[in-house]
Amino acid sequence: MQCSTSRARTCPGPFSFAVLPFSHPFNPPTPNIGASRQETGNPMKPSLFLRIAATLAAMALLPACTQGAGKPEPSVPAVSAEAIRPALIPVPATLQTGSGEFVVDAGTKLHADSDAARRVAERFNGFLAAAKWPELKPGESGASGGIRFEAVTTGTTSPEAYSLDVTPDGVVVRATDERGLFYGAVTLWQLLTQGEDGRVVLPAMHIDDTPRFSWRGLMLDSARHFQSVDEIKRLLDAMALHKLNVFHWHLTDDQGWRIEIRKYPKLTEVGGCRIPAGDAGIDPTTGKPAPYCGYYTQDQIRDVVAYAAARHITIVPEIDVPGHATAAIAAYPRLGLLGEAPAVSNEWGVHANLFNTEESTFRFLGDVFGEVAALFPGEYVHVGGDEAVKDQWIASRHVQQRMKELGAKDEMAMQGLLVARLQKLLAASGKRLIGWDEILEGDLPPSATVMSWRGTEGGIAAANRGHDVVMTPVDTLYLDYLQSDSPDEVPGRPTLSTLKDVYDFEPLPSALPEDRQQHILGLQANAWTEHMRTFDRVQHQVFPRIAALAETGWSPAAKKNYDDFLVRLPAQLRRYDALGIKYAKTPFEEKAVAQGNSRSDEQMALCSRTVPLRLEDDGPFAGERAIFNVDIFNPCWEWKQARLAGIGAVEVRAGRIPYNFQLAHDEEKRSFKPAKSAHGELVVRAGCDGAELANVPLPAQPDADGFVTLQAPIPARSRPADLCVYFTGDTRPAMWVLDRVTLVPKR
Ligand code: TNX
Repeated sequence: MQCSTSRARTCPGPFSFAVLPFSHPFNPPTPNIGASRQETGNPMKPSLFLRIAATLAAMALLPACTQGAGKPEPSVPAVSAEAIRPALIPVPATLQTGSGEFVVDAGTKLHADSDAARRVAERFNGFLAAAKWPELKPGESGASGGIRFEAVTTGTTSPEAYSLDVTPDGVVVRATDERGLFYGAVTLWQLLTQGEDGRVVLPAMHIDDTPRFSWRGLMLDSARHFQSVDEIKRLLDAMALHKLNVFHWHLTDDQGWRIEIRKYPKLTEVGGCRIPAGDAGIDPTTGKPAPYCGYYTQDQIRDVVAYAAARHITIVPEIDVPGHATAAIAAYPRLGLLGEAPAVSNEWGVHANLFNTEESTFRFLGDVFGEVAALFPGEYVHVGGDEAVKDQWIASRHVQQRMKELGAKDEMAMQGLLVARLQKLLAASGKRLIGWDEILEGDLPPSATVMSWRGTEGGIAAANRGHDVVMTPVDTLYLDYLQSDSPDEVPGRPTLSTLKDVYDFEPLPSALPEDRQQHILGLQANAWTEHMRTFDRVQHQVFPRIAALAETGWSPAAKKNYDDFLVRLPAQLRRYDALGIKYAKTPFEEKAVAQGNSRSDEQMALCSRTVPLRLEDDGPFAGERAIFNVDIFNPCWEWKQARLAGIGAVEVRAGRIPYNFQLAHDEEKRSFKPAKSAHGELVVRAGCDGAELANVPLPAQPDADGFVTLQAPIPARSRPADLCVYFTGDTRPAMWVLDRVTLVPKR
């Protein structure tokens, strides 16, 4: 680490632990932030806490340093102690500090030497305003100094590359292409937003920067839950400020069709609405169904596309075929195999419904993709292809006949024929096809690109076969996975993908031969929104993990260093604060140690993790809803080593939530314990395979508040035991879930 400071001293590296006063806007730093993957909710090691405290404190107290390795500068006063220490995310390819400094404030003038530079300057001002900075006025032509955006011919190969120079005379951003100028402006915006009250002292520096990958993506699922155009635009702004350049927009699924297709209006009229499961689907004031609806008109889509383009983000629309098709089939039942209209689904998981293989359905899909291709100017259109269980095709004599006619040897080959048809059609409109890694199982046209989600293996296989690949493995880059085990977490999948897990993901597999590596276009994080009912929750799941993804997508592999990233993170969080981004604070919470004679579900372990989920209650209709950790295939919780001496009863508060899942062939793994009475029982054991301590029948319904509290007397025990609490019975379409267990002393 190189240092440029008036005091002759080197900057301590991120490993120099001094636990200094901590001054972050939201209190103590984070155990979980540096946690590696862990599934059971074990307490974090205290050293991680100290590490973050040290890095954050060091960041606040140190003078300007570069972010590369090198020697300390000579002890000549160079920049004042006031100068910021650049905290850029993603870290630039190279950054060297020089001597001297330049102050930017409301009086600093902006110069742009071309139309492209003027557009970038305007956008730059917009980003400053969003972070509550004063707008910078244009400078007189010919005047020197200030901030300058200059389009130049440089030797760089990437149109996204730029250089940025700060000298005592001013700031100059140079690039060949408007995209490069734009990313230079983003870097400068990050530097300015490290200042306060519209003033910043920049140390002299030279940055030469270029991205590592051309695909730096974020996927948003607008089908499961819908976001407004304004929310999408806020997300696009935030993406641009992380130098992300691909927005993959998941627009159709079993639970909703969200894009207007002129030729087929029912897709949105019918397919755009569902009745949510349980009480959430009934308006309590009228007792009538309360549909959940939303779609984007083609005008809105064009507006969003233009907004993204102005931020150098390409939108990749996804229309999912042949599975995840229930909403479309609900709108036009002739597209399916059931002969009747299903409801737009209010269940999550893998559904059986597929598009049929009739010529008329292929024509329908051709029309739909035709309209989609015309709306989105980007190179790619995504055809889905994931999780299309073939039961309905196997069971249909019609489909089997069609397969024979078309020469498809099996159902995967049939899906392959559909994909090949779509590929031809898209190619005719100048587009390339991309799909989830299942499309590899059919005979895939060479020009198709594969999104590797079931791990990286699909991506490796695809690259070896000459396909381009985007890496987006479920176990690290799925943002519906939770980032901490805090009891304050949002609903989601409680298998953790921490900030560090995301940071550590390497898109270039070592198993891939060098001559295939150019097929890895980059990486993408996916925000599936089954459990993100609000945009606040989307933001919680996206930020700050997207900062970790952005660094992997942009920065040279050799520059990546998680400890150094943590040093730069607080500045990024302050930018989020300035922009009003509601990022997750849960990873920064100090972990509370469970104490006393009571445990919430979050403070207990799940007995199994077959389908672990963190799920929200279906009521109240408006307002906050309770959230529970549960393995939906086995509603059972464990309190390790509960102290039972002197305890006469166990009090259990239980909630009741909808069981709204379809899990295709995985359903067989369900292990509901058989019920003995009409509505099942609450069972308490000393260890899940140990002695039964209590067995209490459950009521048909919870109380009016949605909960029930049961007292279960237990026999006297002198020793601690692993208290195992579970509910019996197949209570679908609802299920009991644990809210709290309290040990009641013997009277
Ligand atoms: C799998 S990823 C899916 C989505 C779900 C997601 C939930 C993929 C291509 N399919 O339909 O939303 O898991 O994590």
